[in-house]
Amino acid sequence: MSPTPPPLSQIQLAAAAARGATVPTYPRLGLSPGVVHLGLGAFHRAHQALVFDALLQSGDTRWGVHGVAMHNPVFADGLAAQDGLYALQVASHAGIRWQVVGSLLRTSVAARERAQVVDAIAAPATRWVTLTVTEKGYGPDLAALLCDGLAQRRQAGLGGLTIASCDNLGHNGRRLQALCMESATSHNDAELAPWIGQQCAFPNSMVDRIVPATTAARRQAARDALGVDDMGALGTEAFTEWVIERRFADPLDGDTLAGAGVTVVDDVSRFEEAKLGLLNGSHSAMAYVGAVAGLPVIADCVANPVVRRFVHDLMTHEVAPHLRRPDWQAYRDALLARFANPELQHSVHQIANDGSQKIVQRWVPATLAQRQGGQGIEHLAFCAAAWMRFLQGVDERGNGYTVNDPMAVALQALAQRSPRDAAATAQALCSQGAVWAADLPADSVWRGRVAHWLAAILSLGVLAAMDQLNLAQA
Ligand code: CS2
Repeated sequence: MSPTPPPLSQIQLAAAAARGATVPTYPRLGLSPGVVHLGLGAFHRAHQALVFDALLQSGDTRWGVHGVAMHNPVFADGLAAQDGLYALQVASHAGIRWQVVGSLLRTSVAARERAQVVDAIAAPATRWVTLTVTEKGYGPDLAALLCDGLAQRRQAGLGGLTIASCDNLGHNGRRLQALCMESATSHNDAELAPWIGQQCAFPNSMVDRIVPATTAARRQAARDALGVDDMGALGTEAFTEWVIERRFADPLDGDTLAGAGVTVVDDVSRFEEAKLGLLNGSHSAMAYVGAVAGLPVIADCVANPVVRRFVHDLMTHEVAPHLRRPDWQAYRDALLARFANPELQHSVHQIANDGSQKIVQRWVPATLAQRQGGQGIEHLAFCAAAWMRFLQGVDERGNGYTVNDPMAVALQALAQRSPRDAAATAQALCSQGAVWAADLPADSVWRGRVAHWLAAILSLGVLAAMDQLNLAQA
């Protein structure tokens, strides 16, 4: 076994560059962060952080990032020990290239050092807060953290911030604004709510790039390619898209971001609904089907002709008819190619996490719209049934797995009560208003089709049942 190479750090950048990586060449030492990012996961580090890195590289020193992990210290501490640097492997038809990202200047862990995060939000140089705290992160703790930072800012006589949610939620900016305003009205700083209303901007935004979590294999690939050990090494695709609403505390930021490749628009909704329905909706469908069938990564799912056909038809016939993104056909075809990227190794179980929080964004709008128009819902009902089968916690090869979901205990109890009884299981799980929102649980047609497909999955297996659906729809 070859010895472990030195850890990635500022002094290793020249060596990484000599091996062909793109590296930051701007002076990083002494920069004050202008962005506080909450949620230091893989996605931010391969998406918004790259935009900020490009701006810093262009000489605009305002975009360094103070990255905040909400709970888990592993990446916050590990990346801090690497001077905030990490390597990104970008894989496409054109080949593989490596880039070391330099925009992360500092890290904190909110659960461990909350005051540090409040101070960072209130720091004079801070201009933006960005967030990727996942769907389940939008609760009172988040609002209180933001409000404490904003109150400290206001009391210091500083200006407001642009606070940009980058999570896969419809109207994410407006939601975050409502959450903060609710918290601000009961804050002990009585001036806070009107100040936020006047001084802070909460743009809606749609973010898109497929970024699987760091794996040991990716870390090894970074060692081999760059001659450094990087605990935060990531792999991603070439595609990246950030569409943001023109609503900024500093109105000039729109042009600045546009200059770095961000799409700045007056209304994000047609982009966000297309992305949630087509990309994330298909992702979740493949995640549950793949987990149940024992297909470990998304590329395996889409390489299976039955799954590929299903996902294509789900998008074409049940999701796209309700979209306002005019180029949805090209977007769909590009998605099928992106899902097939063999380098990504995107685990179905990673995407399967937190289904109770994701489904309402991903499948419910299309299901309701199809039902309202009296159109077919076979694919969407199949998705729901596959999720119910997934909740049993064991795949069709007999391998058990953990269901990671804030509602896992309650949902798995329902799924496992009479695991062979599709009608009873579908009835119990279709009634969960917390998952499906208000209107669907009352729809007996939908419930009936979910029960039908769950019965087919249980008797035939998930891929054979899907094949039956594909043939019946042909
Ligand atoms: C995925 C997303 O994990 C998931 O739920 O569907 O993270 C997806 O990869 C991104 O939204 C792509 O932009």
